[in-house]
Amino acid sequence: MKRVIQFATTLLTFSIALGAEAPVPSGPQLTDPLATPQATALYRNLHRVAREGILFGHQDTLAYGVGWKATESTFDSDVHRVCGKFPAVFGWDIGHIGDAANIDGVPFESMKLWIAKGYARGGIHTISWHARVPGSRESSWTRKEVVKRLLPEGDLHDIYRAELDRVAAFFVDLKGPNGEPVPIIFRPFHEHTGDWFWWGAKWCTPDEYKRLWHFTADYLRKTKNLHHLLLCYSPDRFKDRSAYLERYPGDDYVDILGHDNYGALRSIATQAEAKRALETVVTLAEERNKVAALTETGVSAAAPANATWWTDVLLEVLKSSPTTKKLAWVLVWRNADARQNFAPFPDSPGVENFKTFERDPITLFLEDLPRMYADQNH
Ligand code: BMA
Repeated sequence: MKRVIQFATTLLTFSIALGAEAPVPSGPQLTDPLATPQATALYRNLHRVAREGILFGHQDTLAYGVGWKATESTFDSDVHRVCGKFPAVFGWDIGHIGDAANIDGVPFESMKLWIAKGYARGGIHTISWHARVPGSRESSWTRKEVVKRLLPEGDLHDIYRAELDRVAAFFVDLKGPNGEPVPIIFRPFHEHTGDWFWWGAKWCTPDEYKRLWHFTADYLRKTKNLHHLLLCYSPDRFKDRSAYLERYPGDDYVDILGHDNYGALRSIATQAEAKRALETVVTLAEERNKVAALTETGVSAAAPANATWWTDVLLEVLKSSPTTKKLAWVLVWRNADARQNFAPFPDSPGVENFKTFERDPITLFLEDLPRMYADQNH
């Protein structure tokens, strides 16, 4: 059984022994000056936990798995079915917000309940947004110039604001046992270094991308008064530091420096590229006193060829240097069905290997987490 991390209180003890006043916590600061106490605590704790371990995350894990669908009263996951623990990070998506169910058929009302339950058990939630072209039914994968039309001078601006009103209404409903807002790591406009989404690099200028990000963050925080959001930026594969930063919205608008990378983690052959990319992300985050994460990755869990991927590729890359070890979490994508699945499920080829991955001291699951929403300085 893996030990649950306890935060060191050495600094506090030391200062008290010297007769000094308790130190003012000088941890990393969220970009939202009005962030809720739980969001603030989560950010500081992520920063600290990242020094000791890497959290495991899975998209839609509580909603369904290969061959089953959850009900509102269940708390289940393919990950739990195979290793007896839940992911520490729960990924969700609000694509199709405004409809009854999201882009992948998850009812928004159920999602709210599962988010509340995951939080009550100490888990962490991250939400991506496979947004349709605002005002239409065209999917995220629409290759055309939309971003500039959403900006304040654009013809779709009012429609975009109305869309953000729906997003805000959903976020407002995410409440903990005492009515407190559940902190959410919001990860909009991801993989924008590619050209497959309408917010991708080919369809807007860096300035337009950054302005969309700024408008979105300011609208949710200042106009809608939401202060439980941690903002996560997550480019897809990139060449170097300057490519990663080309569309970076700025240190005042990003809390977590993320990275989505499937290609370089497909096999051990591209380990060097994966390592280099993750080292760049961690280094950029450290320079800014921010948190770094591998926000999406994975290979087909049903494929026998990937049976030892968890230790031989993923763990190998995550542990490839003292820098990569400082990632806060890694999230694998959803277990949609027998064809699309990224986490192991009962009887899939990688089950034994995943158990070894889980037992490694560096990986942290829900049951291994310290209290992420309590300020450990007090
Ligand atoms: C993609 C696939 C799709 C899904 C989308 C949003 O990568 O998993 O099946 O609809 O993400 O979750």
